[in-house]
This record gives sequence, C-alpha cells and structure tokens, in this order.
Amino acid sequence: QKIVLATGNKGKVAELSQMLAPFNFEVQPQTELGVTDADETGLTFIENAIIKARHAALATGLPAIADDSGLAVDALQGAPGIYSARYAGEGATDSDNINKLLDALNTVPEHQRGAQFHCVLVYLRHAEDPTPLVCHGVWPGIITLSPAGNGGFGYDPVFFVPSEGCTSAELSRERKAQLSHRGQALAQLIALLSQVSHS
Ligand code: ITT
Repeated sequence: QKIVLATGNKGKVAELSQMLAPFNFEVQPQTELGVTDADETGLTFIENAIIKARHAALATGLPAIADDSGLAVDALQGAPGIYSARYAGEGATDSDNINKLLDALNTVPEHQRGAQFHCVLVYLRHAEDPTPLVCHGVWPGIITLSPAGNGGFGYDPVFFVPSEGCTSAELSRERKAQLSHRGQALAQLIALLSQVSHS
C-alpha cells in the first residue's frame, strides 16, 4: 500500500518512516512527490492534521498520513502549542525557538517547568474521506535550563524525560519512538488500521 507522508519536516519524516518500516506500507514523503506545504489555518492539532492530510491526498491521489504536533508548556498556559514550529517567527530555526522558550521561562523554577509534547496523526483514505482515523499521543516532560543532546529535532534538546534521566535529544531514535507522543499516536493508528482492514 502506497501512502503519502504529508509533512515537510525532515525530523518527522525520519521518525515516521522508521516507525512504519515494519508494516506493509510504501511511504513517500510529500516533498518527493512535489507536494507543497498546506496552509495550516486550523486552531487545533486535529484541524491542522486533517488540512495537511487532505491537501496531500488531493495532490497525489494517494492515502495520506499527516502529523500535527507541538509542545504545550504549563507555565505558558499551553503555548507554543500549535505554533511550536514558528514560535520565534516565520522561518524560525529550531535553535531560535529553543532560545525564545528558555527566555520566556527565565524566571520559572524547576518544579514549575512541566510541559507535554502532543502529536495528532491523521490517516485519510482519500481527499474526501468522511471518516478520517485520528490518533493523539501525549508525552510529559520538564523544560531544562539549557540544551543537551544532538538527537531528534525541534525542542528535543530542552525536553527532559524524568524516567530516562536525560533529554529526548539524548535518547536513541528507537527509545524515543517507544516513549514519544509520535510513537504513542502511531501505535494507536496501526491498531486502528488493522481493525479497519479486517472489518
Ligand atoms: P509539517 O507541518 O510540514 O508537518 P512542521 O514542523 O511545520 O512540519 P508542525 O506545525 O506540526 O510541523 O510543528 C511541529 C513543531 O513542534 C516542530 O517543528 C517542532 O518544533 C515541535 N515538535 C514536534 N514533535 C517534536 C519532537 O518529537 N521533538 C521535538 N520537537 C517536536
């Protein structure tokens, strides 16, 4: 089964391709198929994931999986949330976003630096699919005082995972996949897909 991966984020492509490798899908990132980024006009992860999946399914005629994700920080009332990729402005790099976050939490003590990564994965059979499969994973952690680690992408260097005693950028890709918001959402999606295809 050929599927388009409706994301332009290389970090997501790397993680999702590896997680989907054991299953019977031929996954193609949208950029390899010439699909441009969709306009993310929704106000929730779910809306944006549906917009991206629909855009890629329409452009390719293939089933699509989209990932809308981000970091919700308790002390910032859930920000940057759906705006995580462009927290420090349009075209911001991961390190711009990290610096802005550390600045915003400058006076916040360790016991109030709780945060969660969220990942919504949407699977659409085709652009007009009225019953998208929607899965949501949540991963709790603590925002560090400074970055550590070179793995992963985005906010991983400042996301401390208490059970592992390190940041998510210091985990192997395999370990991150077992624990992460994305890993959790994908496990749900695989379970749903197998139910649907057997019904
Ligand atoms: P696409 O819309 O093309 O998929 P994007 O990067 O714009 O790419 P989002 O709007 O979903 O995607 O923003 C997600 C942001 O949340 C991402 O850019 C990171 O900054 C952050 N993020 C999501 N998952 C993450 C993870 O596993 N580790 C670190 N940061 C993550």
